[in-house]
Amino acid sequence: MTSTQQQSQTAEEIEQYDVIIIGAGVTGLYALWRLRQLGFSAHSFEEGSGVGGTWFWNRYPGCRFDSESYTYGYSFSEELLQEWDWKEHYSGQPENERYLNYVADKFDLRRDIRLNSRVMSAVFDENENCWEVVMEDGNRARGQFLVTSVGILSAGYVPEFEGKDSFKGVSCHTGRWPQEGVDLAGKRVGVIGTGASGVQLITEIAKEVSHLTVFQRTANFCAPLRNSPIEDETQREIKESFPEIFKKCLETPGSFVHEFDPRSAMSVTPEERLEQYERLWQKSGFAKWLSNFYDVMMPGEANEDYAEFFRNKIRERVNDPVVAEMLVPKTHMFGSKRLPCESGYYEVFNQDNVLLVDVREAPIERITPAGIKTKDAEYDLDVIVFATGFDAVTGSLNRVYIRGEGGQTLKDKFANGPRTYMGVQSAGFPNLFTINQASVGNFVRAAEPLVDWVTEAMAYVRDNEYSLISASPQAEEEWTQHVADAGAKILRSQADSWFVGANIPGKARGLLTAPDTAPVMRAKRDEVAANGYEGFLLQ
Ligand code: NA7
Repeated sequence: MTSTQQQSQTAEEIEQYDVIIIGAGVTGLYALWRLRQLGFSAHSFEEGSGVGGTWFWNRYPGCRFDSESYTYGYSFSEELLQEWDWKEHYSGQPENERYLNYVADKFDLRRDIRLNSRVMSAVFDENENCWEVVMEDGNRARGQFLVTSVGILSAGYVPEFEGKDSFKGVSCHTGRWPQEGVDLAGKRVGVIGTGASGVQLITEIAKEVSHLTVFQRTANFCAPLRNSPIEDETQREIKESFPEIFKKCLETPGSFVHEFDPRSAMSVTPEERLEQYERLWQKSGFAKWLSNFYDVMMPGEANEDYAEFFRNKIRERVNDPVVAEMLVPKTHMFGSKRLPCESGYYEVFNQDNVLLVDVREAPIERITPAGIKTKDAEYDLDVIVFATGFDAVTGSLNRVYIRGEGGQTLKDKFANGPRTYMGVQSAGFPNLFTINQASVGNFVRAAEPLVDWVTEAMAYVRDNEYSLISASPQAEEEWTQHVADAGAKILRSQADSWFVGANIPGKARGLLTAPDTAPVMRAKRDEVAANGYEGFLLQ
């Protein structure tokens, strides 16, 4: 920002809103709509040149939902539900981006969205009791409330490989895929990373590249997605059953449509167990993960039994036994990392033009002008794709300089991990709702009730003639302790993944998302609201 730009807006010219929203992704769009319904003036500032957040930026080949499309869309408008036709059971990025644009147009949201406006800083003005944000172009805006709907997986992470900038070919991160695309046809492509993004991308681009080298550090448990078009008759049935679909989603731990089997895997015979595993294997999407015996999602015998079933499935699909063993996960428990869904991923490694490199065995030493050098070999490449994940949850907040009361920055406060009350507020940052921290699971199902709660909290402040709502230090302390205690016990805290910040060197380890199931989180929030926003200071 230049000083000329800063001076170009006089105090009177600085735009004033009740609520400033950072981001126009899935959560930001809905927050804008809700705030309007509640009679607030709200404005969203979005870094991208289009709306959609995750579905705007992640336009890499193969990117698609792993949740059933019709469980992922918004539920707030019956009209929208009835007029939008999801074309596939697990919809791809182009369609998902179209959907969010359709929503923005249908609800006339664009007039309150400024695109190409990256928010650089947000500072709380203690005299005026409001937040002032400054955009990259120097423009400023003020709002009584600030909502950071910046996404949980939007700050891309590229490891600090030596020589990273020396590469003479094309390189990009999956989460910042260029809008004009990347020409991969006939190219020698290297992909680093085999998480959910890498698995989708690798499967898709293996169809067109001349040679593909996959640099894998940790093998993952991946399951067949079994995507298919939605036929007309099914479309009708889905539209008729939205109330039941959403009711089911609200009842399950991760807001997915799948329900765990209440039986223990070990309570049935090995034959019955295998029959259930095989039956689920034939199903589409996350059924294999979330409809199984409940104890496959707990450390122990059932988890290991199911993990071995998965490992054998991988071995059956890969021709070369040595490559197959490299692809078989052995270092983490099934379900402790997010389960990537795939559409022919393992068969890619049967192609003659695909090479799997184990970079745990022989780590990447540096990026060279010609490609990638590991401890054992050099790989000449035209394109390097970093499918290396995200600095989750706090990373996207830290990209904005956020300063609260007494000059404290959120980044400093979160240096040893997030300190919040229920993931929505941090003491000393009044009227700031960090709603990227409190949801997990089927994202929109968790985000809608969360946005409802946050916007209603703002309405409560307004309607009761308060001007500030702020998490009390004590409530924050207790919640942070709860996240540490409860979080440490759950399966997704057991592996080294983004869920606990373990994918980023130097990041404090600790659960970054809600420690409780979605129904429990909602019940706790509702109770807090019913008790006059217990745990919050109102002034
Ligand atoms: P993930 O799941 O964090 O995966 C990142 C991948 O990148 C993973 O395989 C990592 O290996 C690998 N990685 C990261 N750093 C390195 C280095 N230094 N060397 C080699 N390999 C590395 O990110 P995704 O984008 O795939 O998925 C994120 C979420 O998006 C996902 O959970 C879905 O909810 C959608 P590692 O496993 O750490 O050994």
